[in-house]
Amino acid sequence: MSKRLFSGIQPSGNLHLGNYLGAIQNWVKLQDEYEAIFCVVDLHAITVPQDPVELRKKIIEVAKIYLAAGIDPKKSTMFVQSHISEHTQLAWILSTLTKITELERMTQFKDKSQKDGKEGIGAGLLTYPTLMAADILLYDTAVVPVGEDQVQHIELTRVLARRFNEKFGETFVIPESIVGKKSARIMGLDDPTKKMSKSAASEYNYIALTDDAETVRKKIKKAVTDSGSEIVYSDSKPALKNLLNIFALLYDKKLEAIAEEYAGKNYSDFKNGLAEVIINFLSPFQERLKNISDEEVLAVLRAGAEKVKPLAREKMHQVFDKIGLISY
Ligand code: ATP
Ligand code: LTN
Repeated sequence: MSKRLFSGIQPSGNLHLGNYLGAIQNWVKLQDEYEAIFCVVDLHAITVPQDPVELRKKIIEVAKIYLAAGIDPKKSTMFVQSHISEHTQLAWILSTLTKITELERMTQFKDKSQKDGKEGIGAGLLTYPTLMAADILLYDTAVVPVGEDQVQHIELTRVLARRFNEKFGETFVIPESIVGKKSARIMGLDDPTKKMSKSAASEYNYIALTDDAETVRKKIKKAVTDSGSEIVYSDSKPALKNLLNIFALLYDKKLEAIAEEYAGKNYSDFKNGLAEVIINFLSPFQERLKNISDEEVLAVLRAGAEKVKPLAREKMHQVFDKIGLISY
């Protein structure tokens, strides 16, 4: 039997090219190699305030995005995190083994708590990584494909799994992260020193997967560039490097080939080319997205939940036994 893979995305904000290239594009490739489970992690989304009407729409939209991007429900399993109550049950148990200092050290928590101050954020933002660890450990996951920003959470998951195993006996598989080389960290179009982010202040930070052609052209035109005019891939030109990475990942071409194509041309030629590459990817993707009905996606999610429920139950029986609770 092939090894298990697990990953997920929060149904919050607008999914963007960073989510696609950093996560979903790799998932589509990896689903042939692993027994893959893809989750819509709605309980993670509510660690920051969400509008109920919007949240419900987003949960369905994210699942549709998985399908439109090429996740095949015949090969992979898709479900909604909140439908399997064992996630929160295990998260609670893991939180009793987690030190507050370990949670406070997480970069994502530090960033968010610095922005809003500790008085302005909920306890869920602090304990968020124990829920993520539960997602992963419930299913004997071997690999977790994510963008680089999530590696620290997976490191903590490994620490918690080892800690549990040492204290109570072998129970959890120790998972590993898989991070794409060029896709690890897609940077913001308006600031190449920060990652492209759903929660960015300006919509010029990202290309949303639902942006239309005109919006893509406008955003790429406005994207910051470096000094000079030559199209070269270099650390000294972080903005151009990011745009070239996006180009190469979507076009499935080597960076050298793209640089060669644009030798002697200027930034504006390159940006026009990049906008067209993005549009050529997005339009068929959006066409597929539009044609997936709510009923279809809900059926896939229901079947997925039914498939993973027994796995989660079985793991919780083991955990209850090990820690001295009474299984029911
Ligand atoms: P936010 O940007 O609001 O912090 P997020 O997009 O990081 O949210 P998720 O939706 O949970 O949060 O991310 C889903 C997946 O997309 C994760 O695997 C994450 O690592 C990846 N990802 C997100 N942004 C990028 C990026 N800019 N480059 C590469 N991967 C990314
Ligand atoms: N925290 C992740 C989303 C996430 C996840 C997971 C990713 C929640 N649970 C389990 C992989 C495996 C993020 O990208 N913000």
